[in-house]
Amino acid sequence: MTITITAFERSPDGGKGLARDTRVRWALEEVGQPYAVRAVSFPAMKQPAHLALHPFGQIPTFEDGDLALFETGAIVFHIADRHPGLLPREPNARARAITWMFAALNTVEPPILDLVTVRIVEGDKPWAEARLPLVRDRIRDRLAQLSARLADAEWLDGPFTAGDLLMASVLIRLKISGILNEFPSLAAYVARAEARPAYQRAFAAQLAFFTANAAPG
Ligand code: GTB
Repeated sequence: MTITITAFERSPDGGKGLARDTRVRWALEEVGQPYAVRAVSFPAMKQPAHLALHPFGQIPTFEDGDLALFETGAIVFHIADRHPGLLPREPNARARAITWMFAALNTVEPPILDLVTVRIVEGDKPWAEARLPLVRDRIRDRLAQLSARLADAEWLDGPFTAGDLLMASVLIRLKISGILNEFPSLAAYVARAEARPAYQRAFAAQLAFFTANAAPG
């Protein structure tokens, strides 16, 4: 049975790997699981067939036989739980790695998503410019704390885990803002993550997928 995930038919980022199917592709590449990708258009995401898979009408989804999942964190956890390579076997180390998965999605990502919201979704509002410095400072606070914890370690807690995969994925979104470079150890952490062969394969695959779908005709 082939794993099938969904991705934007045409990603708004132009194939820069920022849409969340890249996280799922990366996890699958880390554990060596082949997968197929089904393209979904924006209108199709809101139609009953896709809503049956994803109640919020989004990508990515994950299907494996009669199992269908949504939510990137849950999908990455499922992949890491079922296949060796992304979660330590030792129970306490495994619990700490899972904690970092939650920290990435629940504590570090929200202020980063606020930045996307204020710049893109709310960019035309009269208060957007005034709100921006507050949002950027909230991100800086989180990055300072994360950077203090990472210190000069290679990964967050021992070997590379699904916690690092999600944390790096969340931080990658910040690269264009310039804020990541204010924290050289975190910028280096992201660069190490991006240099992993599995990330490179995932990035190349999403770019090829975007390019194929963007081709005229
Ligand atoms: N909590 C869910 C998860 O983690 O899976 C959030 C899923 C989600 O936000 N999906 C987005 C989506 O389907 C795509 S990834 N949006 C369409 C909709 O809601 O109608 C978010 C995203 C989109 C585009 C870019 N980009 O172009 O840079 C980056 C990230």
